[in-house]
Amino acid sequence: MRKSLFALAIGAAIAIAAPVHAQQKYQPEYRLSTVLGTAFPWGKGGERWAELVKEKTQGRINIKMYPGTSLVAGDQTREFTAIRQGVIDLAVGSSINWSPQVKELNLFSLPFLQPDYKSADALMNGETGKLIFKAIEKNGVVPLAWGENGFREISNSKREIRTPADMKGMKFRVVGSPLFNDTFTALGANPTQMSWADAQPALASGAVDGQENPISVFLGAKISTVGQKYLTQWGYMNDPLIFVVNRKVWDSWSKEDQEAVRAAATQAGKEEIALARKGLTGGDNALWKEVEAQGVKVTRPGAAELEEFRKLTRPVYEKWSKTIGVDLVKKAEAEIAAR
Ligand code: X2X
Repeated sequence: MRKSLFALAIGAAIAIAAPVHAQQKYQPEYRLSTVLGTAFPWGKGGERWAELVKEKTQGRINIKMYPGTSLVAGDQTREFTAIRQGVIDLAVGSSINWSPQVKELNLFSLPFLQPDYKSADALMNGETGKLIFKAIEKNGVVPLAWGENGFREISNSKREIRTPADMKGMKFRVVGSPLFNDTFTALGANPTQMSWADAQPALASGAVDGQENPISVFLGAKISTVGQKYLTQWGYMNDPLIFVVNRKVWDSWSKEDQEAVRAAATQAGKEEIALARKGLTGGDNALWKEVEAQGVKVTRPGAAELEEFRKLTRPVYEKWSKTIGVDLVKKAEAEIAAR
């Protein structure tokens, strides 16, 4: 009797302990996807996250980074689906690339919504950011922290762009969210969607005349060497990055490790944002100087000229506000106004 009670007790103890034990069966390696590698703030942010996770979990969670969105053969607009499905375990991804699956993420691409870095901060750190994280969670992925790709400026090989008229008929590579097709069409240009991997050869061969990307990307990818000699600082949108984890992977980690991964993402995100803004903010314009030193003509449209861009893209803003959710757009506008 005593013996069987003892056996029962042991059995119960095992039954209770078992799920906990199973929960902590970790993979030897977790795959982290990014578009850009360590020559860019984006890739450095991913690398830093992996490093901090290893440190904070005493090596229990071991992350390997796969830049170039190589886990989805470079097709960055399929990255979010791959995270959801578990082909990718973790990612530091752009709002643009995930917006085909999470419609709320189109918010950041609304032309001229974010006039400055303070606006970007207001969105990421405010109620808007929380609502965006909820939308990502609703889509089955766990969001942890914000990073930044940056304000996307427009370059081309043909001529200086000061007003929309200068863009007329020009062929631009745009990222794979249909909002960009609408924006560039509204400005009288000819947009073509293609992945980042295809963009560089297309610029080099002259298949397209121009592209838009943050200055850190323009420099890191040496875009001036493929004939992009004109750059316009129009700041039409700021592209945030988001640190995320696949839901099942997240649930397989202990509470303690989940918190370690979250803290690592928060820290890596902060550091990445500082890096993405280095040489562009706070009276430091080193990156702009570097661009000019490469023989690139930098154009800064005045207020009236910027207003022309804004006016022509306003119908795109209105149309996409409905897709994003009018309430969310209103919330974002209010948080920017109160910054
Ligand atoms: O493809 C781009 O332009 C890039 C690298 O900026 C993104 O992934 C959004």
